Amino acid sequence: TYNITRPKGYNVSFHTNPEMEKHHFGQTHPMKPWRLTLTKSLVTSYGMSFAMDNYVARAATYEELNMFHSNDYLDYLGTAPAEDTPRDVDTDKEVKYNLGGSDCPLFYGLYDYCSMSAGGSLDAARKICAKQSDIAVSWGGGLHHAKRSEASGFCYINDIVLAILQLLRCFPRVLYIDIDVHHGDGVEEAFFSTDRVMTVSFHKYQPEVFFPGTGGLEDNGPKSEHNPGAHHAINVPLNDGITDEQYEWLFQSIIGQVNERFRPSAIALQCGADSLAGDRLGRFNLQVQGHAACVNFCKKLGIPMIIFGGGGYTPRNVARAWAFETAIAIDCQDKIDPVIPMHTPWRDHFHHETLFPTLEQILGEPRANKNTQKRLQDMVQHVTEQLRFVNF
Ligand code: TV1
Ligand code: CA
Ligand code: ZN
Repeated sequence: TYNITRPKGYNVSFHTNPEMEKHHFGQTHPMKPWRLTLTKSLVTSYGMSFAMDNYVARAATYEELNMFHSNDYLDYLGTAPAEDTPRDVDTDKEVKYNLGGSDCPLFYGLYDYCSMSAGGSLDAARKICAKQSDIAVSWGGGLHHAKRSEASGFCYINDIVLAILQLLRCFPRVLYIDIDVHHGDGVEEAFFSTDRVMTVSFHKYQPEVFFPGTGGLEDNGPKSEHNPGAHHAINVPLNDGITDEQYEWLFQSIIGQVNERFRPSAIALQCGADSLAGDRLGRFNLQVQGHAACVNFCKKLGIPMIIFGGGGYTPRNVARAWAFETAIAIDCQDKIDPVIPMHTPWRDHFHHETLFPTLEQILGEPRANKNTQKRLQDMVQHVTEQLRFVNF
């Protein structure tokens, strides 16, 4: 019934590895790699695979991970158990690297999981550099909190930083955009001292209450005027309950201006789906339509782009958003029937048979919106002033 064709002269590549999806962080841990299986199930049953180049993401090599991460850290990550066998635990190192706690457990096959996530994003970056893809999709990546020598917030290897480092080999300027409900601290920090990468994160901001607690409006990069990275970090701190309408307005005003001043030659867009209404960890009222409007806006800029996954803790909502965003990437969103195809594996798991459930269907009662229009306007104003320092 679906006849989704490939737009002429326009290429989208899709990078996944089914082996990644089999890993488990632990019984009650919010991060469920299985959400990638559910996403792929929708993408396939809508017939989207025929309109893309599909690649099985290879595992990134140690040398590739080492482009950002330290040897010490990678070596310890490599000691994560491959199966249920006894191993030597170095408590000092686990504290130092933030490994083995409840957020970043050392689960079986961790190293393989991380290297496949990074492999998909590196493949995506190489397809963009080679001009073989206009948009490259890596839903298994987007792990924005990982630091050079530290795991953080369910992230061990920063596949985004690795992919951007690849993009910088062929493009003068890369714009990083992050719509995960959490602050993209790891990526921001990695490119703090360069003017070749501008980072923009939209997130819930409530220090001491909501992870990671960084990313205030005034945090725009190193204050020193001798540092080229000054003014190249933009943060959009939000309160609970933001709606599609407000978010779309904010996103378009900010990214529109950033595009005009910074003139990026490639975009890296982290599409964390925990900013959707009904997310187990998120606090916003975004629907698939509002989340996806951000992807559509970036696509229309006509700049080569990688789209990454990220957070997203209610798997059925994650799959809806990422499948619809895949449709936007291949430009078939108008051909998509909102009714989820009958033959979709795990169809019952979606609870409502539509790709676009209403807020009432998702939440019962929408979350109170604590974002005033005045505050949002002030933030756009602040960004405009920051961008006066950025000029190409
Ligand atoms: C095990 C079992 C771990 C149940 C973690 C929620 C759990 C959380 C769990 C959880 C949870 C966080 C912190 C507090 C730091 C800690 C992929 C001082 C019900 C990109 C990462 C959020 C978000 C980390 C990652 C956060 C991403 N929230 N149940 N843990 N300590 N950690 O607050 O940006 O989406 O919650
Ligand atoms: Ca964010
Ligand atoms: Zn998140």
